Amino acid sequence: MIRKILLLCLCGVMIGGMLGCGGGSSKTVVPQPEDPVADPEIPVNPDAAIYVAPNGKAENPGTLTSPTTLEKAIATVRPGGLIYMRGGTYYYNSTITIDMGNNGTAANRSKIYAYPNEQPILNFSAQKELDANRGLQIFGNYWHVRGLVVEYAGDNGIFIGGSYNIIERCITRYNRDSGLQIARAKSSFTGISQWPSYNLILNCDSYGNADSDGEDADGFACKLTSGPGNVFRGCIAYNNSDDGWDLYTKSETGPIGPVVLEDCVAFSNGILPDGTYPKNGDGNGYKLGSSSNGVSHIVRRCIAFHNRKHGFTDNGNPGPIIISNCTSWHNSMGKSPTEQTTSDYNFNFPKGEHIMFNNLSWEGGGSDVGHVPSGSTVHHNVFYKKDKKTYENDMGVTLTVDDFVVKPSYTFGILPFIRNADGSINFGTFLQLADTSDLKGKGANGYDIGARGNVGTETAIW
Ligand SMILES: [Ca+2]
Ligand SMILES: [Ca+2]
Ligand SMILES: [Ca+2]
Ligand SMILES: [Ca+2]
Repeated sequence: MIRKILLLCLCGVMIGGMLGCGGGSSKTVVPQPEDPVADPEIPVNPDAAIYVAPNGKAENPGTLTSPTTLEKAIATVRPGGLIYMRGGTYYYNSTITIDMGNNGTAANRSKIYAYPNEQPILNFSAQKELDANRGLQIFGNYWHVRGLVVEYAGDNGIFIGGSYNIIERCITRYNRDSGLQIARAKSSFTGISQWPSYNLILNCDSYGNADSDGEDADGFACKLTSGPGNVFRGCIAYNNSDDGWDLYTKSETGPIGPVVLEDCVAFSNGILPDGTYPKNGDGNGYKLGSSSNGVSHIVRRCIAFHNRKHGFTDNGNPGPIIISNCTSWHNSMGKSPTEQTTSDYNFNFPKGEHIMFNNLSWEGGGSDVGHVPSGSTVHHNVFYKKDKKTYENDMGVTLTVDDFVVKPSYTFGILPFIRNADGSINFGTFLQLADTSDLKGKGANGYDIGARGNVGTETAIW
């Protein structure tokens, strides 16, 4: 595998010296992900599939008319084979595991797909809340899991310890730890080369996950012991007891691999679906590390709103985090699902030397913090300034409600966007800039400010 490596000058030379920051020439190697793409929609031969149904039996052959169990299908599928899960609710009281060594191939992943137009629901409510009680646990490599709902597990709904897997259009909800987590398969795996890498989480939803005191359950967690190249694309995290995304690290285990988050949404995290506040929930939309290790995560075209604490926060990660074209609106919901406080921020990046551009903050709680040490690259952002009640920027634009097609609004519990049939997010006019807005085309290299209206990648201007 060839990984693209980008040499990046923190002084902004590569973006045309827009800051004119002068001085140092510190260079940072920022590993770029391979930009994994989903498997093409290859026609499957339904006769070659193994069929699984809620009433399936282990002794059955796994045909359409005589379906087997998921455990049996996973144990017997050939590399690259297809397991079709019929719709309905499957009740499990113990973890379903794809073992280490049970792999697909790079050219042909082993597949667990929802049967067309049906929704398999894997329900683990019989489990007690306990760290060992995960729902679906994937330790194999090169699997593609599509269209499943995993709910009420005693710990993570889906746990990924393997590499090169794709999880697509799955829903993890009401689990009693993070909905979907990527971390090492075994505690004896102490080196990053043994940690799960190059997994793609595509168009998945994770909501209502909560542990009993609220401290741990994030929507998506890629933390502590995950390798390079893990990507979340088009995913939505909401109403989880702790954070929407959590990329936390510890000094004992060292840095994780850089994670890419793109075209994702995090809202109402730290607030449960019924509007109550869990005791110890943090409530960040995107928690991008910790002070223990510098990791260069990439966050682009993501949206955060109505989270209990910060929309986006480095959480002390010295970085450089590369965050571009993100929109953060009306976070800091520390008092109630409808009442904003001034103590938290849409963007909270107080110390690290990050690369921040084209980001948009609307209706902040406290003043946004984009630390600008000598040598940092912070430009073309519209940040909120609380004491002046204004939006500060270096482009000469003025942000008012008229810059949006419609006034941004959210009624607690009602999603302001939908998913298209292909799983991508259809935002409609949500947080979209009006054609008349002076923020249009005012970002670096002529991009719009914020998450909406930009397609493709801004790699060229890093
Ligand atoms: Ca737990
Ligand atoms: Ca926490
Ligand atoms: Ca967390
Ligand atoms: Ca304006």
